[in-house]
Amino acid sequence: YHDDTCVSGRTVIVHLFDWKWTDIAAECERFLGPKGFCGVQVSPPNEHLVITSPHRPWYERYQPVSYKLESRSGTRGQFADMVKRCNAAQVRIYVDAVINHMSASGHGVGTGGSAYNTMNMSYAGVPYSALDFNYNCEINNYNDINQVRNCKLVGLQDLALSKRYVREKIADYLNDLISLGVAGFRVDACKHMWPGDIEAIYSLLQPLNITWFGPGTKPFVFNEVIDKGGGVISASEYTHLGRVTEFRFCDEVGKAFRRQFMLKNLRTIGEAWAMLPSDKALVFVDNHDNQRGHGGGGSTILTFHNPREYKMAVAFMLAHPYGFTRIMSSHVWNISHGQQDWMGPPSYDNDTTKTVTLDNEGQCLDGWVCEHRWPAIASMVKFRNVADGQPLENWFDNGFDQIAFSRGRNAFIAINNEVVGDLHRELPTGMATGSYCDVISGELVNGECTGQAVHVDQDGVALITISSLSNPPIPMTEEKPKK
Ligand code: LAG
Ligand code: CA
Repeated sequence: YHDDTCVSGRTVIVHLFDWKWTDIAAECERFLGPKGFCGVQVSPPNEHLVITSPHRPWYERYQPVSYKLESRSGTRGQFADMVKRCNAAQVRIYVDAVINHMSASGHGVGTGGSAYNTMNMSYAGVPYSALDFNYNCEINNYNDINQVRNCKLVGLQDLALSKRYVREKIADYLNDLISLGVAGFRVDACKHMWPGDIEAIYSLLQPLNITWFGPGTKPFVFNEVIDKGGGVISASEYTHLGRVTEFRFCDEVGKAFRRQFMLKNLRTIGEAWAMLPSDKALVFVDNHDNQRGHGGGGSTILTFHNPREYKMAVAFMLAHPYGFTRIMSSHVWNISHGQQDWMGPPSYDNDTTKTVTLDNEGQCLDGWVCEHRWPAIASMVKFRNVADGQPLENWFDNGFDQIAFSRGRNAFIAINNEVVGDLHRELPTGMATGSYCDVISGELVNGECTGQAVHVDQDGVALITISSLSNPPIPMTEEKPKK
């Protein structure tokens, strides 16, 4: 479950949070494929609760009603079409799999028309009955491992994953997705499941669909475990089950770019900071939970609300060799109206999710943030692809908040996070002699840089200039010789 299943040469996933399947299919074809993205993490595709108080929050999708592929993002037919079109565009689909629990309250029908009754633990669309759930207890002591794994997380009915029947129902769901051509899974709430139960479920999975993957290919799995050290459950208990989310990375990168410690310290971020081994870690600057104060959130997390620091942080993550990287693509909420906690995706009056629309610069409208389309972030995806496998070399720092480094001889980045203090220096870049385009201020068009050009002399040295006032603030070169 560790092999990333990307098309070769692609290395970055984007979470298109709450996007509709029809929009994701279009985005694969018009943007993600051409820009070199590996894949998309999609929101849970299975049937879920419809919550009306508060009105249609984003988190209703974390309350499953059945494994029918009928959700707020679209129908089974639309999902299947998206997977085909994305695979054809060389872009993989990774499904957010919510398998620890079902709903927490209410009765009625879900988004796919299946009957459920939370109190009776009855979910006709699977079907599950009370026999398929753990003891009716709540998690209120996170130091009690048995409670964390066998009791209800915020009231969500906790599935008895030790039961063969339950394991088979979950495996049937995941195998259904595999048969449609998905490439892997982000598995929700792994801390709340015994590693042995997860392993038993994964062992029931079929290889990926041979239309797009080699025979016997296993899904790429990234297990979500919130572990910032000091807890009774550690992320390393799950590393044999695929990659594991590294939440310490969000905190440390957030602190550094908020100037709570100096940027020069980031050079060694990774194992040396007691984080997971690089080949086991899934890293990100923010995710759909911690960007709004849920799971692992806090004041250090950087989001699109601080665009300047956020761009630098994401660029740093994509340039640094540590971990497998995921970019967040959000929908807005109004901080000052107390909506940050629950606000659902941009929606029409009839509560269906709005289609993503673009302005003539290719930026998103209508409440879709599309961080992945910000030029400074999108161009760094290609940087990571060309840097893949190359060591961090040619490190420079000014002792404070200016840093630069190369990835072997393939790519070079410089970052200036000083409040006052321009970067204007000759730096070793590791690059071959020639003219290069800074791919953040522009790109290579018809043999010319539309943004800054950088000249590397015969010693591999270039004059690098970044004003501390610049926004976007990160000139950087990559492997495209201009002439
Ligand atoms: C996750 N990872 O381990 C998801 O990333 C996270 O988004 C999920 O919580 C959680 N685990 C369960 O899948 C989200 C929200 C919660 C929300 C929950 C269920 O962060 O806030 O709980 O989904 O919808 C909500 C209310 C709670 C309430 C609960 C039950 O916020 O106050 O107790 O529903 O009614
Ligand atoms: Ca559990």
